[in-house]
Amino acid sequence: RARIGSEAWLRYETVESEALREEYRNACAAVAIAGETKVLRTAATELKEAMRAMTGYSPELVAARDLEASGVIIGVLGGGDAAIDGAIGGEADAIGDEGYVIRSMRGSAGESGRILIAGKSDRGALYGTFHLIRLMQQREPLGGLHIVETPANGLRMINQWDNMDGSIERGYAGKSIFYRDGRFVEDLTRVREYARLLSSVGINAISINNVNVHREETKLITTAYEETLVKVADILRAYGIGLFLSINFASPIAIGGLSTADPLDPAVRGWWAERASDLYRAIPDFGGFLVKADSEFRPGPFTYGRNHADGANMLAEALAPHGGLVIWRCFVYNCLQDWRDRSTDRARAAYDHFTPLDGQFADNVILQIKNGPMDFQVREPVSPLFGGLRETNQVLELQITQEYTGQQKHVCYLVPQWKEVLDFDTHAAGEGTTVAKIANGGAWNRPYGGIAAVSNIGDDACWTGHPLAQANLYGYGRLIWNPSLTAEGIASEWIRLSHSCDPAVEDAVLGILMNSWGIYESYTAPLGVGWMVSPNHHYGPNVDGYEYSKWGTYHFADCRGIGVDRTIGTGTGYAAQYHSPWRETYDSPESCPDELLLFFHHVPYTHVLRSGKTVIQHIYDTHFEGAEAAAALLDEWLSLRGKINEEDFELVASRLAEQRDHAKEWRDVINTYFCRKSGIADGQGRLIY
Ligand code: GCW
Repeated sequence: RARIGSEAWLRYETVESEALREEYRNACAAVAIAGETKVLRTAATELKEAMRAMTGYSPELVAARDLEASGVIIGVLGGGDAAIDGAIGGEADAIGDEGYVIRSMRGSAGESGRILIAGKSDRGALYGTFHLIRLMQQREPLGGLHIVETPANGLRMINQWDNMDGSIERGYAGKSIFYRDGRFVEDLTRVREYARLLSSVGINAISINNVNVHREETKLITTAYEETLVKVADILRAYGIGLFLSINFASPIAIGGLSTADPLDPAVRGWWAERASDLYRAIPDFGGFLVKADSEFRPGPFTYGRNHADGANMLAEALAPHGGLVIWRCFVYNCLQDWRDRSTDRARAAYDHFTPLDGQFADNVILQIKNGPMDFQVREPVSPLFGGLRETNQVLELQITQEYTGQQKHVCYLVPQWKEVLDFDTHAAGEGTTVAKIANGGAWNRPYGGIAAVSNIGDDACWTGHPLAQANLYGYGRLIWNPSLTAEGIASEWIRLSHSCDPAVEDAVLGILMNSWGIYESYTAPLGVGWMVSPNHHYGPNVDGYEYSKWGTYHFADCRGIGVDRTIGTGTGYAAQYHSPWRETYDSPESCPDELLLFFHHVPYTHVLRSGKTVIQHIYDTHFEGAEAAAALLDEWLSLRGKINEEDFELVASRLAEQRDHAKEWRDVINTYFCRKSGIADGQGRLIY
């Protein structure tokens, strides 16, 4: 293929060792499916393809009952296949709906062995098949396998912020693979390739248009787009992925000829019910709607004096007869704030808006909550809305696209950040009430839960602009399947699949990935300060870019100090939105973790951190060290010449060179700014301008 890296982690290099090739050929001599569904077919075809590419041998596809010699049987538990139910039936209770079991069954004397891949559903079987392929990509032996896997999260979703003109909001990897010039692309090949990538890491849902729903996109829910949507849904369905659309809350006015979008108006309700019926007639397993309402100038129920439960429940009522879901975003805040007003705190907004509505949402409504209270900054505390709601379905929203984390010019492996979020113990129902448990519904036994994230891909040859940014998409899928995986483990796996099983490559790339978030944080965002970026495009450095704006995003640096007072006593009271002990921990500058100090407190530059350094010296040190560390990333990468495919090597090298230069810019702008503001010199006398 001409496109570099388009296979990403589904890269099937020929197995080097003849003996291992032989083992794989024997184990997968034929591929049989037990049962007949599209998804099972996909699984078989994927395995066949992988085998052909890795071993040069293309196994025959047969029906399970016709499998005579050795081979792989892919099927569904309880689907009536004797081999599967006989060997694995007893484990049915151990796995959830989309889980799977893989077992190598040794043949009795003279008989060949079998590998059974049994899902609880056909999706599970597909995930199991990709698991087996992963093992072969990593040159693992296939004897004695007994793998039992179940996804921790029900909804494992991707949000595209793609517009129909082909642009992608906050996209850093080219144009949309779905749309061009106001319509769907003719050739959906890339969509299919994307579906493969997503399903190989267990993603089971996708919304394919931006949550900011513009004019043409508003019509996606009408019959005008039915034909193409059906095609897209078919492609996705074959990979076990459900289709969702972002909707415009004002659709009844924009395209329905009504004079209102009031959620309590019967005509409005009727209109939405009709749209839902149309959609489900065409796509019976349509997932539902994703909604950004009353947020950043998008229309919503507030216009009619209604609340968000009224708005969400109206859509829920339209979708419920068809089994559809409403995913309603909680990114609701005042984006027309007066910067002079020190009492309004954007960080409080989601909690203040949504906790009073807990228990009022319909069963098929899920609230989608960003990981932090602000907006995907390099460092934020965890949103206190996790732990603030008990009787409401919730999903966690993460951002894979690197809007505030280097825009895929800088390397920033985000899995460690996400893991911190998932592991955060809210203490909402006592110790152990982690975000992971709240998001998947386990903490309060909710019927729905999961995780969604904004994608980082475009039509760029390597999907993600920066080849190393592929690790974030891969890592997202793997982590939300199983949040107890480690960030290192996921990164290693990704390196082996995408680049090389050479330990030298793994070591070096792992080092780069694992240090990257910390490095990016150190030269950009000290101590929990965010937003030192230029308005609109959000690339920095621009220390005062948002300081006198209406967006509610300030650092309040003056000649004496810096930070936002969000304490209970003298500040905005945001700290009180947390359960104990976090409320107390965050509320006091003595106990507040250094990395969040300026998020919660306004302190003098001479304030001494828990680390023993002053705030100003911390700023200087981290910026000098961060820029140096960024430069070192390039050197590390250059040591891999010849060990990584040439195109990826060159592309990453050029991005890392850009990062090195840009990190210097960050260092000098931030250090100079705070040196001038504070009038305090660097303790080490380094060059500040
Ligand atoms: O941070 C903001 C982004 C917007 C985005 C919004 C959101 C889709 O800058 O581009 O709009 O978040 O999450 O709705």
